[in-house]
Amino acid sequence: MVSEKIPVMTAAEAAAMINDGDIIGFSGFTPAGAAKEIPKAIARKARAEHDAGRPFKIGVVTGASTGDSLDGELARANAVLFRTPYQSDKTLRAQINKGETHFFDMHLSMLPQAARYGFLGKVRFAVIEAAAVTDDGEIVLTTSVGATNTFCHVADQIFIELNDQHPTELKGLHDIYEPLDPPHRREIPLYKTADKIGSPVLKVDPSKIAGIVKTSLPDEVGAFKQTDAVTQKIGENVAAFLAAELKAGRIPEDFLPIQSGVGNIANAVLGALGANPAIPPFEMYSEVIQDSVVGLMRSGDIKFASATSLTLSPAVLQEVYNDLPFFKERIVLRPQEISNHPEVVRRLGIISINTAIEADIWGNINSTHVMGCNLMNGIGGSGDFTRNAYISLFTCPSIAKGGAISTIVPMVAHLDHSEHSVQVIITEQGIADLRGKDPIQRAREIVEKCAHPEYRAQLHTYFDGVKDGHTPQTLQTVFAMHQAFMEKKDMRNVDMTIK
Ligand code: 0RQ
Repeated sequence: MVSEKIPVMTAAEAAAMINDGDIIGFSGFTPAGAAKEIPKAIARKARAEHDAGRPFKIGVVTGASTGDSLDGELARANAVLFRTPYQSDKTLRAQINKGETHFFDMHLSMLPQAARYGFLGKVRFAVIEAAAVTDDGEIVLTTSVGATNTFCHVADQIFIELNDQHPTELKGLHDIYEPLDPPHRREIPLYKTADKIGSPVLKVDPSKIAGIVKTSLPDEVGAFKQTDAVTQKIGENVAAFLAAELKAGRIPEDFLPIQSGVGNIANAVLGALGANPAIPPFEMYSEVIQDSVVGLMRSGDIKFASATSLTLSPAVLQEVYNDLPFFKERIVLRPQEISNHPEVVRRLGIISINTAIEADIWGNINSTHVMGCNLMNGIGGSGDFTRNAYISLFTCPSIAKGGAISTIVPMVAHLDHSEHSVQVIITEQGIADLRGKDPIQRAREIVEKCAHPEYRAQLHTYFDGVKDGHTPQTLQTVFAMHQAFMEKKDMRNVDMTIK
């Protein structure tokens, strides 16, 4: 399905139309469905412009992280003026942490409305990947929706990378729905995980499509690390906690939909949920569908998954494409504005499971900044889900960097999720249930159940020694463990007594 009226061009011809300072909305949520050919051509143009002594940088707005052809190529060409809302590229991260590239972190559900409200500046171009496009502007997207629908609506012009790696039979996998803006906004009519409320195709004004670039480049999704003893134990603890909640009647008998973040821990958690016989077959209402979900659908452990991206390694994506009718009955891809929408998360009663860099003894979570300063990736969708979940869980190993860092600290060095939104913290050591507990009760629970044994005594000293206050912080020692790491690369054996 290729349009006959829209000009087919090379990526270089498309890049030639893009100018220094332009803001571009690129498709992609994780490397899934990310534009590839045109960003690479923009990077080549940037290098040529820089060589000629002219400035050339663009504003890069996407759904979430992308692949190497987008964030990697543009960062290496020094072509990124600003970036939002989430990234995971090594070069870009280094530029952001050196202050060379502006990065502002946003809740992923809010990115599309921020683009519509004009909060991000004028989006000149949308550069998107598609499996098919018709003359009247009906587009079948590929492995993600992300914010692509919104970028197409707000941009002046659209470039389409038509990718023949994706079958046109993907039509029907997507459900494109975009809410109206205030004061005309209504409720989102989605009452069950599998409800379809929009259109299977993205409809755009065909006169805005500036050109089609044909490509066969595959998604650049990397393989997962094998589950190790620590991630396995974290996964088992999550499954044990949810099985106990079910048994206690605090989760309905037929269970509730699960949201799970991305990465190795998230992959291990899903595997453990599938392996626990006390957890019934469940649904997902999440943002990302990772490899483990496909196996769990085959085994019947996952009944249905709603998300905004199919972030699958090449072999697993092929497996899905080989049996597309089976998976189209069990998967829907929505705009991130809907997959992550607080209203829907609260209504459906989502159990959220996300990963922390560090947690403090009061229940605050840092998901984004190492030692309070250096950005790792971004908040992603973790806040959309955590703040609105039926039960919100955070997982992390109890130690990092071979034990030199305790992930349980007196006070997080950067705050992403506050104690008011976080209900359960789980490490390989155990499960801290914070519900109904005051700050001191939470501190005891977190230190005794989740901290590594090597760090428990010094953490106890920190809060046991303080007599006054509802949340008895001691400002002289609150960051003593972080300070020790910065001075001698080790948080162990820090004197936490009050002087
Ligand atoms: O470093 O790569 O040098 O080994 O952080 O940690 O344990 O491999 O875990 O890959 O799941 O990443 C929070 C970053 C965890 C991720 C974070 C070091 C550790 C290692 C990675 P190395 P692991 P993961 C879905 C929802 C925020 C957004 C979110 C993330 C590296 O899960 O970005 O959840 N989450 N979004 O050694 C110093 C500490 C550390 C530490 C870990 N306390 N201090 N370094 N590390 N803890 C995503 C989307 O919305 C798309």
